[in-house]
Amino acid sequence: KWKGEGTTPNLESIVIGRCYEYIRLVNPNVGEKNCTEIWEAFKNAFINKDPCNILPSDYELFINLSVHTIPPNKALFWENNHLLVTSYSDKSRRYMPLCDTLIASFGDFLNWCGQANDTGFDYDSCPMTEECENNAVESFWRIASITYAKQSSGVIYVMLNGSAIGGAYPVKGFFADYELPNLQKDRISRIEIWVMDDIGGPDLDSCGKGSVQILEERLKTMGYDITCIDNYKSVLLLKCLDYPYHSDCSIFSSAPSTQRRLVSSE
Ligand code: ENP
Repeated sequence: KWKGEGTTPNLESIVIGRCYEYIRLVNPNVGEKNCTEIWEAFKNAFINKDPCNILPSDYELFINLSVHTIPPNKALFWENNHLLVTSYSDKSRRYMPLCDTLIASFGDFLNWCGQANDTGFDYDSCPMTEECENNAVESFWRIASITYAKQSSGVIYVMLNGSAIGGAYPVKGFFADYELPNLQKDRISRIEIWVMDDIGGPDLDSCGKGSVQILEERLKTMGYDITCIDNYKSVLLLKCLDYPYHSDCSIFSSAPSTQRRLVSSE
């Protein structure tokens, strides 16, 4: 019926398991939470309702039950870099992007929707945003993004993809529409943007150019102190794990003199 994938099988077990893993192992600092109660609030946002009439506010109780603080200097916003961000943040050990919060443990990599006059999930198909924007998944990420942005403080990091077709900074997207407008300026010291190109990929956007320039100007107009770094070395190192001999990764190989010394001392 709908164009999108249906609800992820075993959704309830996955998210309740993720929730307890999060509060007990990943981030016990969030304190005591009732994962079953959070699941009920999550489900009640969209179950037994028209799947095209789910609003961000329908998740309010869910958000109130699952929200926790984001440590200062740990917020990491991004566009078009989901898997890279997931590896780099390392389950909130290095940074805490939205996908490493308890709220997002109910949605990351998952799909879900219900149907009107039916208390079950629709496992066959779910509406995509192009079919109706007030769908269960879209509204979930909208309120999750707003909540996350409001809580972020200190140095704010933004990881963009300089090889993304359509620009590193989509001028319409979660970051532009729901996160940027909800940052709390008085709690933010500066914003650091990283523009990461694909290894061997096209360098379509960079600091000071194209859509990144649009973002930089928007942030300046908003009064933020900003830094922009092309191919930030720490993240590049992670990308280079899969391409150790690629010329884009040669900045990490030993200097020729060192290599010669190793060979001659054998
Ligand atoms: P995409 O299109 O690159 O990747 C979407 C994938 O990332 C989906 O599998 C989605 O899970 C998951 N995801 C994790 N966090 C978010 C999220 N936060 N979000 C939407 N999807 C998310 O990402 P987008 O759509 O551009 O979103 C990036 C935004 O996430 C940025 O604003 C970043 O700062 C923010 P699922 O369950 O839908 O499959 C907000 C919206 O954190």
